Amino acid sequence: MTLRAVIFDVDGTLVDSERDGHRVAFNLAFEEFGLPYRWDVDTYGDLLRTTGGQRRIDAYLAGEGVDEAERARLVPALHARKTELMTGLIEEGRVELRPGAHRLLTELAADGCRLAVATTGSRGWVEGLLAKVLPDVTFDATVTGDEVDERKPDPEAFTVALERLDVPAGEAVVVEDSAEGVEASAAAWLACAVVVNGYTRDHDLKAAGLVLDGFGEPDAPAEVLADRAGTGCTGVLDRASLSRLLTPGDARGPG
Ligand code: XBP
Ligand code: MG
Repeated sequence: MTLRAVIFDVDGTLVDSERDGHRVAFNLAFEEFGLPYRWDVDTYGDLLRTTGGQRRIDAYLAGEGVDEAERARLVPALHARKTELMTGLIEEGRVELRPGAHRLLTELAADGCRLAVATTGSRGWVEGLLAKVLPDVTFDATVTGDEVDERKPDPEAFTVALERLDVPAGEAVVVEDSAEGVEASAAAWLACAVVVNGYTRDHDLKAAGLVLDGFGEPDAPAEVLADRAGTGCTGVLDRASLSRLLTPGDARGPG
């Protein structure tokens, strides 16, 4: 099967955006609203298991005993301000591309592979981010949380991306960073490679064919944490390793 499209997650995958981006923006919004909540680095790792910023704030406030009527008033306003603050952090260059992401994207585009992003994050910051950190990369489809009813681990973002790419699931792969993303890709019948980060290294990623701790560069390969699909990847995530996820061979490597 030929690899015709690759669908990338954004937060934690293409960019290191959670700890020093979204978390900071959520805390600034709480402060501006005169609220006492502050999410430290470890707490935020647990909160990330609820995908979607609005859902994350809502679940947290419910846990703090804020009643439903107050949450219905506060959550959309807090999240709208958080989105503005995140956009400011992006413009300041506080959100960086992960090493090797640009290499892989340009290699895929040069080979005629179609590219998409599928994120549960909001369009309000996603488009600005992609223009800022990947100005020379064209995505054939950009699916954000604003265009789907359900957030990951629901597969909707990926199924919408496939529709827009006009590519069947069997000819596309996903690159993700988290268990929620892997579950969503599996539910969409898509093969998945994972590039973990500090927040997701311990996630259950057994449904992923290939797991690395980064995209890797030829002079600085990533660690291969699991190669269940037998891609033979040696630490540089490239078109060849992604293609082999479509035709799994003998399992090789650790995990
Ligand atoms: C990302 C999310 C998003 C971001 C915050 O998950 O869950 O909610 O954390 O962005 P994934 P918003 O990487 O699995 O798509 O506040 O815009 O939702
Ligand atoms: Mg992610």
